[in-house]
Amino acid sequence: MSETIFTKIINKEIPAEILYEDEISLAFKDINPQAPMHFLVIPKKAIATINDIDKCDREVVGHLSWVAAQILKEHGLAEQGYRTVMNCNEYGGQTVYHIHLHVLAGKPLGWPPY
Ligand code: U5P
Repeated sequence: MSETIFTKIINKEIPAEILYEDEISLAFKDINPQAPMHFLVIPKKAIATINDIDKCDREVVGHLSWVAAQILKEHGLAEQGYRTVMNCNEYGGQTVYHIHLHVLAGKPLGWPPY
């Protein structure tokens, strides 16, 4: 697949406010936050959309939620609650074609999200 801006963030070619990094994932603050705390957790492996997740990626994708919870706990935001969202394709509002878990926290969030 073609490279996205998130590959450049992974490779530190463009700056991001990184919250967590390990061998398979990276978490960084969203540049256009929609909540007091809004960050993205991405796999280092470039997977374009949820539709492109392979069976062998299941552990990596599950890991993203684990990373999200660790960061929220560290920041004291886990207990009050939060939302994780992964948008897919046009109707889902996806703009960057490298899967990313949005994590929104720090205020009560409305539902449904439109
Ligand atoms: N975004 C960043 N940094 C960038 C480019 C995009 O944080 O360099 C964020 C946007 O603000 C947006 C998200 O919230 O990536 C892409 O979300 P989605 O619309 O693809 O779900």
